[in-house]
Amino acid sequence: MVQERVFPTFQAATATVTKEEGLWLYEDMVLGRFFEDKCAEMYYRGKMFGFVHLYNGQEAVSTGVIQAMRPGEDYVCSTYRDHVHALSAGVPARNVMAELFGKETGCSKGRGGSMHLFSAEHRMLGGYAFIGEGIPVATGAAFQSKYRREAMGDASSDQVTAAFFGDGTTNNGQFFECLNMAALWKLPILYVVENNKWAIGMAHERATSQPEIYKKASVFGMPGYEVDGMDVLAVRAVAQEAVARARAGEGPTLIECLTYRFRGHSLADPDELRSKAEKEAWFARDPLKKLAAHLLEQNLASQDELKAIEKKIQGVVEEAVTFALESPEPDPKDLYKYVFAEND
Ligand SMILES: Cc1ncc(C[n+]2csc(CCOP(=O)(O)OP(=O)(O)O)c2C)c(N)n1
Ligand SMILES: [Mg+2]
Repeated sequence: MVQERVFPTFQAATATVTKEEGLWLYEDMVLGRFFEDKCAEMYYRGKMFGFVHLYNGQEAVSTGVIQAMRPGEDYVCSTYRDHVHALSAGVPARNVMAELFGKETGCSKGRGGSMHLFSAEHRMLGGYAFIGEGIPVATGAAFQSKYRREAMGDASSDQVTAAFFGDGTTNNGQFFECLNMAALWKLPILYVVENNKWAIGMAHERATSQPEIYKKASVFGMPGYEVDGMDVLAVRAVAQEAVARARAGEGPTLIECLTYRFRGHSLADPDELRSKAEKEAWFARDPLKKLAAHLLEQNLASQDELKAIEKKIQGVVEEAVTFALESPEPDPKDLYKYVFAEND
C-alpha cells in the first residue's frame, strides 16, 4: 500500500504575493478554466475534431511556473494537454480557439489542432501527441540559450525553458536521457512534472518503481522539489527559485507538482476508473478556490474584484469562439504549404 502524499515538502506558507500579482495569477487561472470549459462545450457541439485533452484542475501548475518566468521571452514546451500552457505563455485565446476549430487564423494556421499548438512569437515550442516528445525539444531550446551566450558571446541570451509533462511520461527514456544531459551541461531548464496520479487509466503507483518522482533528480545531482500543485503560490515560489538558478547558470531543476485532472483523460474518456471518493477529495482542493480564499483572507482582493475578473474572462472566451467561428478554413490549394519551412 503506497502512502498518500498529502504534505509536500514545499508549502506556500512563506510565499508572499502583492495585490497586483495575486489578481494577475487569478486571472490567468480563470482564463485556463473558462477556456477549457468552453472547449468541452464546443467539442460536444461538433466544432472540434480528434482528441481534445483538457487541463481543468491543473491550472496552478501552468500559471505558477509560467508567471514566474518571462512569458514571451522564455520558452515553454508542452504535451497534448497544451491549451492552458499556450494561454499562460501569452498566445491569445482567439488564436488558440481558432486552432482547435482548424481555422487558418489558428496559432498553427489550423494545421495542428488541439495537440499541436505552436507560436514562435510567444516561444511556445509546441504541444506534442507522443508522450515525452517535448522533453528533448525543450532540452535543445535550453542548450541553444546557453550556447549563444557562452560560445557565441551573446550576453542577452539568458532565456530559461520550462518543459511540462505528466507522471506517466517520467517512465520514458527521454526523461532520463535529457535530465542527464541537462545536469551535465548545466542547462537553464525546469523539468515540470504534472503528477495527476493517472496516465489515462493507469494509476501512477502501479506503473513506476519509485512514485516520488522528485527523488529521481538526485541521481543526476540535480535539485528536485515536490510541491503542492493545487497551490499556485507554492508552485510559483519553487519556480521562481528554479528560474533564478537557471538564469544564473547553475543548471536545471526537477519540480514535481502534485495535482489532479478534474475531467477524464480526454473528452472521449468516460472516466469510469477513478473512484468517486478520490475525485471528490481533489475537487475540494480546487486551485482557483484556494487562491480566491487566500486573496480574500489577506484583504488583497474583494469579492467584487474577483467577480469582475471572471466577467472579463467570460467575455474573452466568448469573443474567442466568435472569432474562431467567423474565421476561414485553410484554402485547399494551400495543402502543401508549411510542410517545409516557409520564408514568409
Ligand atoms: C510514446 C507514446 N506512447 C504512448 C502514448 C499513448 N498515451 C497517450 S497519453 C498517455 C498517458 C500519459 O500520462 P501522463 O504522462 O501522466 O500525462 P497526463 O495525461 O496524465 O497529463 C499515453 C500512454 C503516446 N501518446 N505516446
Ligand atoms: Mg498523469
